[in-house]
Amino acid sequence: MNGPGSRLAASRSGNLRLGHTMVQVNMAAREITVKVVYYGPALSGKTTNLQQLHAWINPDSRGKMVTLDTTDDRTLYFDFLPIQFGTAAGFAIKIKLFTVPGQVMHKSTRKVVLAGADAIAFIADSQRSSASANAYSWRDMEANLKSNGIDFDAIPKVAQFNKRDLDDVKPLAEIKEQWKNIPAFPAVAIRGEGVLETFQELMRQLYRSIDERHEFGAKFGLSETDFLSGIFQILDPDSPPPQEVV
Ligand SMILES: Nc1nc2c(ncn2[C@@H]2O[C@H](COP(=O)(O)OP(=O)(O)O)[C@@H](O)[C@H]2O)c(=O)[nH]1
Ligand SMILES: [Mg+2]
Repeated sequence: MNGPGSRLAASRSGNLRLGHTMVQVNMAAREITVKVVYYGPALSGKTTNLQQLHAWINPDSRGKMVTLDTTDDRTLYFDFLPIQFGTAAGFAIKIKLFTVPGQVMHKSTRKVVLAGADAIAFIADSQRSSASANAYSWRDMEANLKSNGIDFDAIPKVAQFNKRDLDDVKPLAEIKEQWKNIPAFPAVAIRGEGVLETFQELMRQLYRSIDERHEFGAKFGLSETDFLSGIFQILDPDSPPPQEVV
């Protein structure tokens, strides 16, 4: 499978590393492991997104959500939520979800968390007063991706404009204009609105990106439908209907 010019390289553990990304494929165990990072400014709702996903996913398809924080500053560290599902083609897909600490001073932690990321959900705060914090965080993400050797343009990304329930939020038309090249979803993460839509679109983009670069479908017999329906199956059927993309 490791043809001429391929960036696939076998590691000692028998896993395959695909270029700079960490997508790990263990053929013997038929396991694919990906790392997804929720990035964004402090208090935009990254932890809330993971908490909602945690609540939606069947308990036997997820591990414990680990939130490393302190009582007085819940955004100091990062969160971790591992989820897992099987596909019709017989693969186990393991997704490791992380959040970064948003505060400006935790740049080095953000860089470490971003290392080896395969996909990013950028969680912005929709309030006008947060525009500069969103912009700072986006540039910071770009710099941290570059310093980790990750191609900013190529990595699958979606944006979520959270806190739509608050006053003085940016109108969706304005967001649409500013974020033309990136799928953007409105959200009220505390009520769970927009959380699944953001995640599912990111998973779609992730599949397409791996497939484009590494013929994922052909090599592993894993179609996009397989991949996405695997994710749907681990969700609680009472989850709300999808919202429209902005
Ligand atoms: N009004 C409102 N508050 C939210 C929303 N999402 C999260 N929050 C609140 O914003 C604060 C920060 O959220 P958190 O998820 O900890 O942000 P993080 O720093 O990005 O991890 C918490 O008090 C959340 O309850 C939302 O959609 N609307
Ligand atoms: Mg947090």
